[in-house]
Amino acid sequence: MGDCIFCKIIQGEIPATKVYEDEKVLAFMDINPLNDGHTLIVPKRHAETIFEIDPQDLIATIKVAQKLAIAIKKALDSDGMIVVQLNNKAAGQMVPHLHIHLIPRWENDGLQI
Ligand code: DGP
Repeated sequence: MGDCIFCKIIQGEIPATKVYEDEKVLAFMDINPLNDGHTLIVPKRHAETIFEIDPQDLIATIKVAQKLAIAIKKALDSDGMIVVQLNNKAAGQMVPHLHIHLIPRWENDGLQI
């Protein structure tokens, strides 16, 4: 947890473009966006994966993901939205602090995932 990059963003120790914050949850722009508007939502209390997160923290995080998915889709006029969350290295998780990706999609945007 001491070296967790998302904990450092939550603590304000390293910069991020924050788009939403409340008592339990923070959302910020992905540093390496797959598409315009690529946003990450994280619980403030550290948990690596869905396997150990406190259920209330998970609920708070997914509720924010829904709010932001609606807001981003409207703001960017996207045609759709990928909502994805990876657990453990074997599943492609690079940052071991639970996060939900919101990745807006447009018809024919050419994005290969
Ligand atoms: P995942 O494979 O689901 O663990 O994706 C981690 C995402 O986190 C990846 O899309 C890039 C993003 N990311 C990694 N380091 C930073 C950072 O320091 N700042 C921000 N804003 N995003 C980061």
